Amino acid sequence: MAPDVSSVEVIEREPEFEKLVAPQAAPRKYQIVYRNILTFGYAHLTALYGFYLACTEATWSTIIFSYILFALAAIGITAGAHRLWTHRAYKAKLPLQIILVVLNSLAFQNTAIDWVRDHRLHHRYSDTDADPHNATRGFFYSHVGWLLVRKHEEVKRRGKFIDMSDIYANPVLRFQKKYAIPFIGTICFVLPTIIPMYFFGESLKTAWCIAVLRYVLNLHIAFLVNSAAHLWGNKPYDRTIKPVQSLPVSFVAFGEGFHNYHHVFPWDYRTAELGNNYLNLTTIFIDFFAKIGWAYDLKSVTDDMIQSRAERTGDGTNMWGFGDKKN
Ligand code: ST9
Ligand code: ZN
Ligand code: ZN
Repeated sequence: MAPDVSSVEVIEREPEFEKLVAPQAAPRKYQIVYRNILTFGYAHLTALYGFYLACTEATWSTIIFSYILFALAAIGITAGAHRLWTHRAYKAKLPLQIILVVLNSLAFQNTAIDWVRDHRLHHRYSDTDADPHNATRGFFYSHVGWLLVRKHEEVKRRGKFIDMSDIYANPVLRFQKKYAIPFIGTICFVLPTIIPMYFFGESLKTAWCIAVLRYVLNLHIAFLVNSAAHLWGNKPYDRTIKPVQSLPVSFVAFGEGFHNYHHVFPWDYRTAELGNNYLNLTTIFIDFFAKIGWAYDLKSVTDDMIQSRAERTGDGTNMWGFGDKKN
């Protein structure tokens, strides 16, 4: 049963000594969670079969419908859980928050409340033992391995000091947490299976396997931001941190692969510089809602600030990865 979040107390501020950097990847014993290995295993086998069915017998209507769901779910993570709720990079009126919580549920990456807690911790203690998906432990751990084992004690200990008061006070997010199983289950799995059956004449088997395929693809795209975008790429803004700019990840993750920028300026609603919208469908989405007044107080960073930071701590490359690298 989802915990009651109505009575969460405001936790006292993190003591100064807690701000010391956590160890990066101290030796640890992994406590494997077999239930997750089974569910992830089942989801991946079903997705593979779904891919086969998509190539052989699914209708084009189902495939186009699934791609639209894929894009909407991605927006539910990028514009909702990530830029709005975790980073408060802009504000959203109630109707937009409701749209976003529905799209976020379509992505089912835990409840948005838990997502925000993990992601705020990820930014505060990036690539240390207090980061839930510490990339210092390598590609597999940061990609998916962290979801197959119990969390590191440092994550739970330091996570208690993350300020979540805005999130626990948000009625839209409390609703999603309170009704997590029926609400997320219906939006992420039941409707995406029933709609192709009812409207496109799909069999239950094909509709289900393709719904799972869409879900698994969404997951891996998000996982790549935690793994590839912390491991392989250039660092135009801060060469001392692990997060990188990754064009391939930006391409598939709706603009979220400009990750060196994002870790340096996490409050920028564009998560990338120059006001450009290339590969950044999320920014286009937020700009559209800003035009009709449902998104407001969009935060960004001035070009001067970006340039001076790049000159001071960057690796000499530009946001696209061109230029001579400094050490
Ligand atoms: C999924 C995760 O949904 C996906 C995350 C992706 C993130 C991507 C980020 C990318 C950034 C940019 C955006 C890109 C977007 C791209 C778009 C394209 C789509 N602080 O967790 P539990 C404490 S996977 C403080 O069970 P265990 C707390 O007391 C799919 N405290 O820990 C908690 O109790 P409560 C679906 C914390 O037992 C208690 O510990 N999901 C924190 O170690 C127990 O928490 C799954 O399959 C914290 N941060 O288990 C579920 N964390 O919550 C996967 C925990 O009551 N997860 N505590 O307060 C699990 O099964 C478990 O979490 C576990 C760890 C096995 C991994
Ligand atoms: Zn990151
Ligand atoms: Zn972030």
